[in-house]
Amino acid sequence: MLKKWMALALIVLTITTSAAFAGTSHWGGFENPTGPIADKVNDIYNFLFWVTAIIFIGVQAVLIYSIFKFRRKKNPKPATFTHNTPLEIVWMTIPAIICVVIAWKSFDGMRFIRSMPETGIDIEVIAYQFGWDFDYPDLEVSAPEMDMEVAKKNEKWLKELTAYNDSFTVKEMVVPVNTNVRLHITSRDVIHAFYVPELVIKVDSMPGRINYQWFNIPKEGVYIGQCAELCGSAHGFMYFAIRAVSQEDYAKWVNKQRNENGLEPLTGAQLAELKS
Ligand SMILES: [Cu+2]
Repeated sequence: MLKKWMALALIVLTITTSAAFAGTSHWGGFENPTGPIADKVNDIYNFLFWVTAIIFIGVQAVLIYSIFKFRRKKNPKPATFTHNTPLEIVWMTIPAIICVVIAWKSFDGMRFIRSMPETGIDIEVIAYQFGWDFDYPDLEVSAPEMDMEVAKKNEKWLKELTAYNDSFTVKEMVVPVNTNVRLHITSRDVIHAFYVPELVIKVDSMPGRINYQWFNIPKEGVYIGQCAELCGSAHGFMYFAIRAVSQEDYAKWVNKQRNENGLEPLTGAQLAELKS
């Protein structure tokens, strides 16, 4: 009797927790995935989830069926044969096909993620102990440090972080929305990693080597990034921000930086040309 109640309780628990998770915006997967790369990775993740879920359910169903159907009590004299050639061919072929489909889906995603777009803006990312430089070589500007006192008031995430340690600086890469951004990533000292969780990109920044990555942000906002390779004592405070703004605000920001560097402002047409 107790066993029956326990089984019933387990079933109810399973159904209610599944329902609870299904009601949230993401159950598993990535938090707030943004942009084409995040969509692609999410797509592969969900595909793999269902492939494994169906395999799991299928295997468990056969297992439970066999346990009941062929239990010793009902089968005092079990069969003693071994091997079944057609069956063995089937259970080799089906998993092989599943592996090929998973590989095809993964390599297709990898090709998309690793192919730098033909047009876009170029930014050089240079990591160092402990911070980041974001240089825009075509525009002859660099991302400035955030004014931490102002930023702490406006940026909730920064306020939370600086509650633990406020002796670090954050640089803000400003990019226009709906534009391909091509990153050329390197390091000045040790190995770091450029990681932006919401954009689902993570690339090592290695001294003496340039790695590449692209992204495209569809909606305005701030996307927080951090170093994802243990690189020294202040690794945990090696944050940066990517701010996606409208095309007009981007042009304003570029010209403000150029002005501070004593350079002529660029027109909208000149900026558009630099994207190709
Ligand atoms: Cu680092």
